[in-house]
Amino acid sequence: MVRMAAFPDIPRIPYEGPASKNLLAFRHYDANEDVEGKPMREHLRFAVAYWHTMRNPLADPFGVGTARMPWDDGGNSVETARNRVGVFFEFLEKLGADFYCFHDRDVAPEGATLSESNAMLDAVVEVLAAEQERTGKRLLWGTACLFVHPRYAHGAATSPSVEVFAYAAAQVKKAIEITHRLGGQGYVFWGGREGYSTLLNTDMRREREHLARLLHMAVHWKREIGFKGQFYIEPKPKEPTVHQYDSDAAGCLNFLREFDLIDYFKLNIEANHATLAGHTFEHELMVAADADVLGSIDANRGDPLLGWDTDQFPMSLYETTKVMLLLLKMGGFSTGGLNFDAKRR
Ligand code: XLS
Ligand code: NI
Ligand code: NI
Repeated sequence: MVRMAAFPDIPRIPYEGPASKNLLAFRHYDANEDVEGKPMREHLRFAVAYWHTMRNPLADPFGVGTARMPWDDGGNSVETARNRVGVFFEFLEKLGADFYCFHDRDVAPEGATLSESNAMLDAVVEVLAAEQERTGKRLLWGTACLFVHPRYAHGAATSPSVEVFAYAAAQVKKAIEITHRLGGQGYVFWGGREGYSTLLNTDMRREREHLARLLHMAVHWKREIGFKGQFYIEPKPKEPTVHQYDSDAAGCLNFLREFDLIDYFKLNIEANHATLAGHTFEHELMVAADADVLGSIDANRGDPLLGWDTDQFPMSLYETTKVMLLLLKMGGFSTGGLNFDAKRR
């Protein structure tokens, strides 16, 4: 099948050096330039987030989406989902990013039943695998979306409903399997709705035990199918819940140690989540690095004047320099990378 280019007028973005005036050229990122014995691309391991890049309509809390995506009919068919994959890989190729990340429900629609959803997912994973093969692009990590569907309104692993727990576990099982099939370097658990709004209706100890139980089941399944990728937890303090159980790096470390999970998980630290937790990005990275669990990074930033996860692209040279110094000191990424969990503007 020959697909029409979605961005026919955009060439591969070249490196042109600091003096270039070309807006669609890299001035500092020269992928193959050697830095301290390693090409830049291997230090940075840039990944593009499927959700923000392909699926985010760019709405805000007061208005509807403004994104224009002429290649996307906005529908929920498998065919549309498969077509998006081609556009995404064209984007990766033109941008020169080596990795990507996705949630199961970003790439494929959700059906009426779990088996229907799984079948649709398989149909899209087939195209993802073919495009990876064609382009040499790799999956940095996969994850399951356990927060959009109304069944997860009160949490997934920490939902008071056992059916919801079971559904979440089954969804995670499948998401680990497809990540494995696509040669994913890792798999992320972001708590989504694993937290609470008021203790009046919440048994916190029990909910944390349930969360640990789901993670132990995931570790078991990983071993069972021979998935060698790294598991990560992505801390975030709030939003959508008031109190999130995996609120910051220190909170996650305590949780992992308390429930004997510390040997199986590292952390995926996100800049905007660090600042929401009242920490600096570097603080969160340092806490993780000191405990030998700094695995991967969601590279974005918040707005200092807004109190929510605005997921903007990192722009501060000072902050990003400090991050890279810390990474160099740590010996660089192994399975992780810099995933732009950032909205396009
Ligand atoms: C949301 C999180 C999410 C994770 C993946 O705030 O950053 O995008 O990275 O589920
Ligand atoms: Ni993130
Ligand atoms: Ni986030």
